[in-house]
Amino acid sequence: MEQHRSHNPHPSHQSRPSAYKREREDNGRNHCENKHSRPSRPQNQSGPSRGQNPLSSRSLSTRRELYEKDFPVYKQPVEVGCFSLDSERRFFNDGRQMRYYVEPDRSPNFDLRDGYKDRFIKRDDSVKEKLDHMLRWILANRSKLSSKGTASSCDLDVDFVTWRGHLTKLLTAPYETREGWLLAVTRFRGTLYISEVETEVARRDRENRTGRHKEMMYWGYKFEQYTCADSVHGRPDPGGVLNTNEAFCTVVQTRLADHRLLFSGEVDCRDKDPNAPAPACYIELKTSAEICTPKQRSNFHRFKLLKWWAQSFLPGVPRVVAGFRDDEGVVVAVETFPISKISHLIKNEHNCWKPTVCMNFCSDFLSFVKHIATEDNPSVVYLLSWEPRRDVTFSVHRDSPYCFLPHWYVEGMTSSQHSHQS
Ligand code: 0WD
Ligand code: CA
Repeated sequence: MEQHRSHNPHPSHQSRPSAYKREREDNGRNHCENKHSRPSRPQNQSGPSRGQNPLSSRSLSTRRELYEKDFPVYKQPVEVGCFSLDSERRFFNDGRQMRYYVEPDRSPNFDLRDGYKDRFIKRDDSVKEKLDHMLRWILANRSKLSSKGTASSCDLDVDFVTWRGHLTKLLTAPYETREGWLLAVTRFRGTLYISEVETEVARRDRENRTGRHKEMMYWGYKFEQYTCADSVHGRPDPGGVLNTNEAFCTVVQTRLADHRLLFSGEVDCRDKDPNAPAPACYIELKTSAEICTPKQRSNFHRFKLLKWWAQSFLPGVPRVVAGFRDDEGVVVAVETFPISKISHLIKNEHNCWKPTVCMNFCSDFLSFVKHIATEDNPSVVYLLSWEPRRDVTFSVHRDSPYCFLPHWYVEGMTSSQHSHQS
């Protein structure tokens, strides 16, 4: 089944400018070693003529108008596996960290501050795990993915491997005005791996968080503890220790336009109904400031619902349960947002975000990556860089600190062990 097929909000658009920007006299070589690509000339307003070679693209625009096209094909995501990270961040190739949703009262008065001082073990977010957990899952489940005898341009039968969170950043880029990103890309055995690199600004923000900010980051996890049980018939244990090293991640496969995707995302909990198949049984939990004024409601629709929609739409998680809290961290209301209804909710908002723009930008970004990241080599990184109000540009790095595919993965994928087993 395919979602949002041919949903076209602007059917009159016959031809539109391409998002690709081209350089005069570029003969198709777009590699530059360890330096940023030159900025492109201003874009031709009327758009390039048909038939121009997109291989000469050096940068990619994030301007919204360019992506108001038909909704691209996005196949219903299929869960192909899952994994867990325990209280010490150890990887397990199973669902042991899965939790079960226990519906709270509509206004439960949960105290999200409880336990922050004395029952909180925080994951060390200065440790950069890159794609490692996903790669571990891929090695352990290679037989589920590889083409067995069928002709394929790559070993894994997927074009892209990444975290869901990185794709969320791509979906929201045309509307993002504050935070840029850096995405490292490596082509290895035909598959493109995408792993985020922390920007200098993000690192400074992380190192300079205020006490209040740190406490508020805890509130989201505390809401999970009030609403999740460890077993189907269990009850939440808000008196227990909260450890943010623990995680349950789903691994899904899908296709966006002609891009075959394999990505993983952390899932908060699932419905108790034993019949509901993943990912339709999953629930995303959020907290948000309570909405008291029309301005706050408008901001919630324009900014927060965009992030919530993008994050859950990608893996096919059908609903978000939101806890609205006051300034003291007390949950005053709980509301469920079905992902399929979010685009209707925002319809009355003037100049609001559009799902089709998000998906088309992501699709064009992935096409752009396929065009530029041509060398199949685990020690080559194409670094894609974006700042709000700018185009996406890239630079190429060989044997640099940006390399992110670990030796154990490269060796594991190169060894013939797998083909002997299957
Ligand atoms: O840069 C990243 N996002 C990285 C994520 C780099 C390296 C690893 N990870 C992995 C971790 O293994 C984690 O388990 O992130 C996983 C979650 O990945 P995701 O689902 O792709 O990330 P995202 O959709 O951004 O976040 C989902 C949840 C968050 O929940 P909220 O409700 O706040 O969106 O995962 C948590 C957070 O609870 N989370 C993270 N956990 C570990 N490391 C991270 C992170 N860097 N970012 C968000
Ligand atoms: Ca969450």
